[in-house]
Order: sequence, then structure tokens, then C-alpha cells
Amino acid sequence: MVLSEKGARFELLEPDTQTKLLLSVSPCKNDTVKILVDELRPLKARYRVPDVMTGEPQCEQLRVVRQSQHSITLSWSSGCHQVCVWHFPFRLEILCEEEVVVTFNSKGKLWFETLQDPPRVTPPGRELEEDDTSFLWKETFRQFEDVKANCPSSIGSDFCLHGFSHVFGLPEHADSLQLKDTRDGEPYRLYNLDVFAYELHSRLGLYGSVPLLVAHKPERTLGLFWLNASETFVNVYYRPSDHQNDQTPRVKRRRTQPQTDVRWLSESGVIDCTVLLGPTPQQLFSQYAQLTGYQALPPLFSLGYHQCRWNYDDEADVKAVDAGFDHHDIPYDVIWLDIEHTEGKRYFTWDSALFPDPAGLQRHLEKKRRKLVVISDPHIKVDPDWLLYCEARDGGHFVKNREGQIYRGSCWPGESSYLDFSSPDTRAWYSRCFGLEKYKGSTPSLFVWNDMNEPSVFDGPEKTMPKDAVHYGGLAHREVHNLYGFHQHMATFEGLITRSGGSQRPFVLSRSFFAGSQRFGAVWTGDNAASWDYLKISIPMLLSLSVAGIAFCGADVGGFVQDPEPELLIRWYQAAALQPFFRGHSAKMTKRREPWLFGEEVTAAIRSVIEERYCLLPYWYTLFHHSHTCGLPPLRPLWVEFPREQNTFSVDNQYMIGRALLACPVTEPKVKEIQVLLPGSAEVWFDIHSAEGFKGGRTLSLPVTMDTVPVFQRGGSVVCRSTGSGSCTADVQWMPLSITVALNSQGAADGELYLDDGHSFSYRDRKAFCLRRFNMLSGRLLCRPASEEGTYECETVVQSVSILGLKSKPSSVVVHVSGAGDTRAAFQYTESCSTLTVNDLDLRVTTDWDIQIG
Ligand code: NBV
Repeated sequence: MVLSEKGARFELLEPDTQTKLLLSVSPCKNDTVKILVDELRPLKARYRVPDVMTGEPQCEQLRVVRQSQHSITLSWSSGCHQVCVWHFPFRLEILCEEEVVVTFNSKGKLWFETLQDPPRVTPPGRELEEDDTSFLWKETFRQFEDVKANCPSSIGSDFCLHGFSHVFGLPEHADSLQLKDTRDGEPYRLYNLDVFAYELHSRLGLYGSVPLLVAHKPERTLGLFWLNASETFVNVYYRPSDHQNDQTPRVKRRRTQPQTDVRWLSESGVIDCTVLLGPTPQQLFSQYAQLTGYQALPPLFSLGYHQCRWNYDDEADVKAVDAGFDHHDIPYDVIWLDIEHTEGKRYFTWDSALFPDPAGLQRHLEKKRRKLVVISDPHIKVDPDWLLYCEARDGGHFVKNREGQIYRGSCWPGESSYLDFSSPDTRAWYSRCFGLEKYKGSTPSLFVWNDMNEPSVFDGPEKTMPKDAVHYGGLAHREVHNLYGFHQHMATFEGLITRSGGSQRPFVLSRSFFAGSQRFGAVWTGDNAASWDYLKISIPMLLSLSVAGIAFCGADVGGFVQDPEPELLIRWYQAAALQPFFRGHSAKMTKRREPWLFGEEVTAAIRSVIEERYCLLPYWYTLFHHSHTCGLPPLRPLWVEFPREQNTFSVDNQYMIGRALLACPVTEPKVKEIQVLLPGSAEVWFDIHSAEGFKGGRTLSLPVTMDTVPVFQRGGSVVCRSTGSGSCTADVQWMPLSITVALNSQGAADGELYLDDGHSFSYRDRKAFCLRRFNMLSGRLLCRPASEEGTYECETVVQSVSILGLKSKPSSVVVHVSGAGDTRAAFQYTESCSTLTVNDLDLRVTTDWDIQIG
């Protein structure tokens, strides 16, 4: 063993094959432990995933605390952790206060296929010679042949998670939030694929992959981050607690603790796994964000409602839909154009007959402070008469086939080549394509959508690129497959930043993603269908994404394919209005679906939830600020907020929006009543519509009508809303606020509000933001800075304050504004729901003030 400032290094020897491996263990300052296994002397460097980690955390100074002929135990200055490496059989334990939390190679499944020299090939017609392993170098799948330049080079290992019986994460799968035991079925597959109207409750790979598995038990949340971009399989074996199989009946039987075994297997690369030790869910999210980056702070408009369709036919159609929202008084922010807006599916162009004046169209929308999003896919039509194609070809920006020619596959434009986003030069070139001078017809209010970037290749194996296609630096596609969409998203994001001279925050939606994609914008769950089951599965799918750092996520409202019945459409709007990315979308073979096409009742129901979404934007924006700075996702499984309540661990039809709101969308037809779990026996919950309070620690039977969207505010929290919804987010931005203070059983509550200009990087570059804290204690509500750092001055005022759970009618309400003295305020008290309301306030949110309830 060698100790250095990079951690501890060990040589591992596999006795049967004499394979020599190098193990590096690096405990880091943020309570993470990185385990890296590579060949000791590989024929050539094995692939290590670039661009995902935002910085290597600083390694701790290690020291040996115990050593025997069997094991060596290391510890480091901060924290309570130790690492113990056992020599034979090899395993590595991570301990906390002498208790083993996780064991690497616990079941001895460490697997490492070493790179080899090219095989000896038996001449044709002769019987296969013994040392001929050439068959391993070639695989066939249907009509496809895959040639492995590096021979089979898979790697794998197992982990035992001690005391854990719930594991989550590993998006993207159309399955439950809690990962299932895979003993009786398929492992979870991480391989980005374009799967139209995907199967539900399936572990097959979908559009994106995040190899982060999160385990949770009452005392600890723990993560395993397996940094590998090749095809990966994960098996999960739960082992419930059991009585030890003790042969002597006189000895009192000891109960063993539960454990979960997790086995990873990847097609190539190295073993690069970081164990995130939490121990709280909040710490785990922060550790993960320190490794792979924080959620990009979305421009405010992108948290509004988006209207999409494949396709809005022409300029007149776009203008009519836009006017339809005004006519029906429905707020919205963005209208989207799909592939048909282009000249023959050549991205960066416009169909000149349908969109003769795209810049004029954008200005028309921009006058109403609305935006346009257009699609930009990664395949480029093979067209030697098209300048962009020629530039990409001549600049060496396309992926090659194994013979070294530019790879061609079929996609929307017909024969296409695929940009090689793994190359920094190609990314820089692609980013420049979004420049306003280069992208004709674009203006600063145009934003981008990356689709088909798994990548989707209609005539490729599994509808994707062959694994032996060749990328920048001679890399086989198999090594980088799951990174393809990530890199396109990255290049588009950077293109939009550069376009604005670095001043404006981009908005980019991507279908494919990998760990770290949160840094570039939003993702959605692809081609779902208009059925109740897809509505239902959208909740665990979005929760899994959130747990794995992809906080800005959503599902197509109404279902992309097929036509939703009005009831389903309403329920879908109700659910999605309470989810981060909120976009209605439909496929071209479906009927038109703008919110006013189903009669006044449906229009009114949809209008009302979109309005509520707009009113709640100050809260959503504050949650995104937290996600951007602490890594906490806005959408949270209940266990994140109630880590000790076992009955929340597998709930995935309900979720928390931040720490204050609990949502339980209705996802079944013709429902008259639903069951809502209100966690925490010491908690109080308030129905946000009726203000009625309920004690926690119970399941509530709630009667519902078509208008009911069950949302509860947790006692002890403060939520800021806008007093109106306007016609788009720009209207809402400066509107007066109303504050809802929900008291806990001690009569206390607190919450924050984040404000900035909503679109630029001034919050970062000039600290032009404002973070305020509302804190209620002993009958006094204080508005104070939550951070002394911000320099943002704005006129926004608090117009009304409601206090829920106030046991008796106060005799007075006195408002004290710093530097301006006291005034008595008029108030209403509603006894039936113990609510105090103070209206007609005019309190600037950036000044310090108190409200004393006497
Ligand atoms: O570009 C057309 C569609 C798009 O509307 C959808 O959102 C994507 O998920 N795209 C897939 C390709 C065609 C799907 C049949």
C-alpha cells in the first residue's frame, strides 16, 4: 500500500488469471470516498469519463490506525469514518463510528476484463484453434456486426449496503420510485435509447441515464455514484432482516440487520465509484452537486407554462394559438416549434413558405414578453449543397464508422450524419451555430430543444448508433454512448450563453441526459401516451430524476401520443402544474389540444391550475435558487423531508414541493375520494384551499371533485405567492405578494423568498439578488435578510399575510417597519379555520419589518 496526498493505493492480484489491478481509495473533505480500479499496466489508457465531474474534491490526509496480516484500517482527520481493506478475500469496508456502512466487493463480484493484443485468427476453413479468441472481438445482433477494437473490456463490482432496505435513483426507467428487487427479472439497464410510447414498469433503458443509486434508512442516506458512460446493468437484491441461522437453540437468536446488495456491470472503462456518505438526504444532495454540478438557475419564464405541438404549422398558426391564450385569459410563456418548421429537417433553417419571417414572429411574441423555442436535433442531413453540412464535414465534426468514413444513418431528414459532440472542437463549432448572425431568423428570445440525442438512428442497432462507430480521439462509441445527449445539451447551453455575450441565462430542454446534465437546463420524459397509467408513472419518474440531481424535469402534459379524454387532460394539467417543467405537448397524429378546445368547463379547470402555478412562481423560483446553491431538488420524495418515517419510504404517488407543500395529484378516473398520507405525528397540515388543519401521522380520506387538487402546507412553513397570475411570468415578476404562514404546534414558522431580475447572470456576477427570510415566533412575524450578500433592490411589496393555525382571535395587529415606526392594521379572523388575514399591507420585501399579533 502507498499513501499519498491522493489517498491510498493498493495492488490487487487475481490469482486465477494473474490479472493485476490498481485500487485507489480517496476519502474526500465532503464525506465522500472515491474508489477507483484500473488495470495496473493496461495496453493503452482505458477510457475515463470526462466533463461530468465539476471538480475533484480535495482528498483527506490518511493515516493507518490498525494493521494486521489480514487487513489495514485507515482514517482521516474530519468526520467519524474509516476505511478497512481486507487482503484475502479482498473487500473494502467503509465504517462510521466502528460500524460498517458499506462494503465494496462484499460478494467477491469484482470483475475486470483486461485489454488484450489483437487476437490470433484461425484461417478460414480450418477448425477453430485453441488460442483463437477472435470470436470475442466480434458480436452480431440481427443484421448488425459489432467489432470490438479493444476486445471485451467489461468491468463490474458489488456493494453491500448494511441496514438499508430501500434504494432509489438510476433514472431513467418507467418504473416505481423505490427500485425493485431484480432477482426475478431483468436488471436495471442504463443505455440511452429512443423508445416510442415506452413500456411501463420496465427496467429497460430509456432516453437518459444517471448512474447514481441512493439508499435510505432512518439514520442515514447514502449514495453510490458509478461514473461510467458505457452500457451498464444494475442488479438490486434486497435482504430483509432475518434471524441468524444459529444451530444451538440455547443461544439467544440475534436478529441480523437488513441489507441490500447492488451489483454494477459496465461494458467498458474503469471502475470509478464515489460513495456519498450523507448522512442526511440534504447532505447527500449537496455532496452529489459538489461532484457533478448544481442545477442551472432557470430563467423565470421557463418556469411558466409552455405550449408545444408537433407541429404548429406556420406563422399564422403560432399567432393564433398565442392569441388564444390571451382570448381565454390563460397565462403562458413559451410556444414551441417542432421539426416541421425547418427546410427539409435542416436544423438552423426555416421553411420559407411556412415561416417567411421568423424574426418578426419572435418580435411579435416578445412584445407580449413571450418566447419561442425551436427544436435542434443532432443529426445533420447529408446535403453537399447545404453550407452547414459542408462546414461540419470539412471541419471533421461528424462521427466516423469503423472503417474511418463519416458515419451515415437514417433519421428525419433521410440520410444523415451525426455531430461528434464528444469533441470539444465540434461542441465549440456547434455553439457558434447559435450566434445571432449565423442562425438566420433567430433573435435573443429564441431558445432551444434538443431531441433524438440518445442518439436516435432509425436504421441502427436498437435504433441507435453502432457501438463501434468512432469518435474524437479514436474512441469507440460504446465508451461514450450515454454521454452523447449530455454533450449536445452542453454545447447548446454554451451556444446560447455565448450568443448573449455571457449575459443571459439560457433555456435548453434535452431528451437525453447523463449525470451532470442539470448544469445545462431541463429534461423531459419523452414519448409518453395519453392514458391514466402514464400520468401515474410520471410522478415516480420525475422523483427519480430529482433524486439523481436532474431537478428541472417534466412530462408531456396530456400524453404525447393518443388523445386524452377531457377528464384525463384536466387531471394531467393539475399534476403537471405542480411539477418543475410544465409543458403541454402532442404528436402530429393526435387531435389538436389547446386548453380551450374542450368546452368552457375544461378551459376553466385548466385556466385555474395554470393561474395557480403562476401565483406560486415566487415559491418555485426560490426552490430553484436552493437547488442551484445547495443541490436540493424542488420535487422531493416524502422520505427526504421525513427521513425517519418508514411509512413514507416507498410512497410515490405523493411528493413534497420544497419543504412546505405536500402534493397528491389525482391520477385515476372518476375518483370521489382519495387517501393522502400526512406524515409526522407531531406535524400539522393545512389544506391550501380550505385552510383546514389536520394532524399529521395519519392517512386522510379526502373527498374530491374535478376541481380538487390536493395540496397541503406543512405547519412551520411560510410560502410566498404572487397576488395575481397575469398573462406571463414577466407580469407576475413585480406583482405584490401574499404570504401564507402555517404555524406548527409551537406557533412557529419560517421560509425564504429569493428574487433577482429573472433572466441574467447579474445575480452571480454582481450579487444582484435578494434573499429574505420570514420567521414567525411568539406571535411575531419578522421579515429579515437571509443573506447579507445580495445587492438587489426592487419595489416588490407584501400585500397580504395569512396566518393559518392561530388558535384564538388576536386583539390587535401592529406593523412595525424599520425606520418608520408602528401602525395598527385591520385584520379578519376566521374562527372555523383558525386563520388570521391582514390585507392592504404595502410592505417592501427588501426592508426589515415585523408584524406583532397581540
Ligand atoms: O420531433 C418530433 C418528436 C417530438 O415531438 C417528441 O417530443 C420527441 O420525443 N420526436 C420525439 C420525434 C418523433 C417521435 C415519434
